Order: sequence, then C-alpha cells, then structure tokens
Amino acid sequence: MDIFRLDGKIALVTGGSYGIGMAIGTALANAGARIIFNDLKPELVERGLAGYEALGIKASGYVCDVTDEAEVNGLFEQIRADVGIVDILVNNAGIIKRIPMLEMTAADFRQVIDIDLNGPFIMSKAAIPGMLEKGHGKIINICSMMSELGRETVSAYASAKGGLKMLTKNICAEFGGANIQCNGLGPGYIATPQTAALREKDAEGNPHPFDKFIIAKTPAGRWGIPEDLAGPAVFLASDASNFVNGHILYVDGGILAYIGKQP
Ligand code: NAP
Ligand code: GCO
Repeated sequence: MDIFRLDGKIALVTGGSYGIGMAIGTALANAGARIIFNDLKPELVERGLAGYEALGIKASGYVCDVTDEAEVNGLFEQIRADVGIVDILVNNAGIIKRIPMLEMTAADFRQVIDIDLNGPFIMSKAAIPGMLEKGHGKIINICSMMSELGRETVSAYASAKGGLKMLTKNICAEFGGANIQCNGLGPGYIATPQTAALREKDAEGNPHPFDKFIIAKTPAGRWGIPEDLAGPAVFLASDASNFVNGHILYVDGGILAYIGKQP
C-alpha cells in the first residue's frame, strides 16, 4: 500500500485555505506530503494556516493570485528557496458567476476564464520545469460537472471547466513522456461556500429548489462533502496512478451516469 503514500513529496494546492482545496491539502498531508497553499488575501492564508495547524498539519501559505504570471513565478522561486521543488500541483482555485448569458458582460466572462482556465495554465507552466528537473510530477486540475454538461447561467464557468478538461489532456500529451501525469478531478455538487446559495432554505425553512433537484439527480441522494474528494486526490497524487494520464476522475455520487429520479 506504500504506492498511495506521499512521504517526501511537496504538494502545492491553489486556493487551499478552505473548501475543497483545504480538504485535498489535508488528505495529501495525511498521506505524508508537505503541504503548501496560496490564496488571494493574507487573512485567508492566516485562516488556512490556522485550519491546518488545528489538524496537526504544518503547512506553508503564500499570498498569490494565480492569474498574475509574475506573482506565480515569484511564488515558485520562493517555494523553491523555502521548501523545495513542487512535486504535486493541485489547480483548485476557482470562481463561478451565475448570470444569464445575455446579461453577462464580457468582463465577467473574461474574469471567470482568467481564474478558472488561464490560472491553471500559468500555474502548470511554472510548475513543470521543476518537475522535469526532478524527473516526475503530478498535476491535478479540479474540473467539474460543467466540464461535461451545460446549465443555465454558468456559460463562463462551463467554458472554463470544459477548457480545463482539454488543458489536462494537452499537458498529458506534451509531458507524459517525461513522467509527468496530469489528470482532472471532477467533483459533483459539493457543499462548500461556492454552492451555499444553491442550498439556502427559504424563510419558512423549505429547501431550495436547486437543492431538491440535485438530490433527485444524484444516485447517492446527497450533496458531496469536500472530504469525498480525499481518496481520489491521494490516488491521483501518488505512484498508484503513474500510468493514469489525461483522465478526468469524476467524484459525483453518480450524477453523470443517471437521468435523474422521476419528480
Ligand atoms: P470556494 O469555496 O469558492 O474556494 C475557492 C478558493 O479559491 C478560495 O479560497 C478563493 O479565495 C480561491 N481563489 C479564487 N480566485 C483566486 C485567485 N485568482 N488566486 C488564488 N486563489 C483564488 O470553492 P470550492 O467549492 O472549494 O471549489 C474549489 C474548486 O472546485 C473550484 O475550482 C471549483 O470550481 C471547483 N468545483 C467546486 C464544486 C462544488 O460543488 N463546490 C464542484 C466542482 C468543482 P477567495 O475566498 O479570496 O475567493
Ligand atoms: C452550479 C454549481 C456547479 C458546481 C460544480 C458542479 O452553479 O451549477 O456551482 O457548477 O460548482 O462545478 O460540478
């Protein structure tokens, strides 16, 4: 079972101060990895460090905007000086804007693409030289149901996550021969701050219509929790997946396999 261990590996999780990123960082740490994360604001980095410390995990946190190539290159230089060369990169940072397409501005569309697709490109481009130097590397891109399906109001997000699926396959194509595996994790509907609005009860305490829809659409009959991603993330970060490349592993409770329960 040592093939699932990450001892001696350095893992960088973007946007890792809470939510899915924190859960994945925690899982990789529990498998032996040295955890590093970045976030947009110092107070978020402090929050993340406190969260990891409370779990007995010694993490390192840095302020860095994944869309700023100069900041990202500086981040990797700082990490190399402070900790070492990154072995595992988890491109987790992301936003969503739920706006009907005809009401969405081009600026809104561009911002989502910038963070959710350009960000992973910039981060991967900065991480790969070190991985080539070490002779191995793991890149895990956090995709989505929207890498495969459309939905009203999320045109920018679906375009970004669909592109992220194809960036994953392209990194596989360009660097698979250098022992770098790039795969995607495709979470279903997970209870985090990003989906809080879709789960809000009304004044009478009735469930949100979308909440009921997702429950009916998910064979597991529940929303996922960030911890549901722990095992799949460790698998894709470990030697257990050294011959898995360009694959999107969906962790969705069965949503993509299911037409949905009759109302
Ligand atoms: P979340 O709770 O909104 O957390 C996203 C994290 O990314 C936050 O820490 C956020 O910081 C950070 N971030 C945003 N823009 C950034 C930037 N430019 N540079 C650095 N960090 C940035 O989201 P989540 O639910 O944990 O989702 C994490 C990832 O999983 C996202 O890529 C999301 O698209 C994907 N996903 C989520 C679900 C779901 O159902 N929750 C399902 C499938 C995929 P701030 O707090 O400062 O914004
Ligand atoms: C939405 C949700 C989804 C989830 C996730 C599903 O508005 O439909 O936010 O996009 O975040 O991406 O996999």
